[in-house]
Amino acid sequence: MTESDLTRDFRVGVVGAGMMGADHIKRITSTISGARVTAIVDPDETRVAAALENAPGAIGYSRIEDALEADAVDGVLIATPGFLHEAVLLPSLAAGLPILCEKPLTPDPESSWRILEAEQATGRHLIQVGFMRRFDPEYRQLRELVETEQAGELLMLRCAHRNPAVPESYVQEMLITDSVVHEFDVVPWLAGSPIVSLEVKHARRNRLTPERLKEPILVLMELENGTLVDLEMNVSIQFGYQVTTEAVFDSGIARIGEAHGLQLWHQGRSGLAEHADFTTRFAAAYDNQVQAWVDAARQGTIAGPSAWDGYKVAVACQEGVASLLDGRPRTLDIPDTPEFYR
Ligand code: ISE
Repeated sequence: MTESDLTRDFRVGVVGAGMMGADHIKRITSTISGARVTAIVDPDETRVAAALENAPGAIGYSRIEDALEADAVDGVLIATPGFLHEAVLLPSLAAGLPILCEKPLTPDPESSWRILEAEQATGRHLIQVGFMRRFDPEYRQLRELVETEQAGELLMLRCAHRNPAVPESYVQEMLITDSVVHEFDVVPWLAGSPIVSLEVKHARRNRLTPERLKEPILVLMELENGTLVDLEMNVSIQFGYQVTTEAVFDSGIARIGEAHGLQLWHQGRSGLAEHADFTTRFAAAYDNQVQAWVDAARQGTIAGPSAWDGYKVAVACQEGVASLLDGRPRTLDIPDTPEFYR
């Protein structure tokens, strides 16, 4: 962007007007400073019409190419399902635009590698991947504790990722590709060490889980520095949405993600409200993430997980799905970091 561009709003094109896209449109219109939504891209006209209500002055398009040709945007926020990301990423990169791409970067390592090549060909870091947990205030505090070693070195992470229920479109592999995908990014970031191996185990099946699913599962990960991680992944827990982490250090433990706020004593019980879904649990994280992306994009850079981080997660998901299916441990084979991403 030029000097004069910095005095006007950054024009965002949101691609995908489903649950996450609609949430981001409202966020950009009402919470984010220095940006506004100028284009909404979705083949579903009804969804576009509904989303336009929250984006004054924006124009609806059915294809990303049309928004690009109309020169309607300075940056692209991709919130379509993961299997459609590549088709939006490639033309957006070719147009030289900054991109915030919801997770996953793409569904498999091969397509993610193609994206790395296309980004490198532009000579600029244009892609930030939407692993929003890195922007959650409590995750940030925990990372600082790991870095400062205030309670000693990190030895173990005990994680739980619980959803009350999942939509009908959610199938078995999505336990890994749609849900555990977040831990595959945030765990190495927290611990400052990459995942070297993983294993998926099935617990006794929850009788409340839909017929097509077999869960909860336990995912075990070993990091390069020896930190051990266990993760309970559970998508039929009913009571609410909860993502917690307990970190075990040499001389202490730390916990994040537990319910807090107003505590109510009433009718013989006391308690705290739990979140119903991720949009409220991670609202601050999403706000911080989108603001950081807008601010960085205006300066021609990114402020969060890169396409290379997205690629590494795609490899972890591939091995995670393999282990989910046959129960065997897997090692992760990640190539050396390309010069461009160092
Ligand atoms: C959903 O797609 C998300 O990204 C949420 O953060 C995650 O908790 C949930 O399990 C996924 O289905």
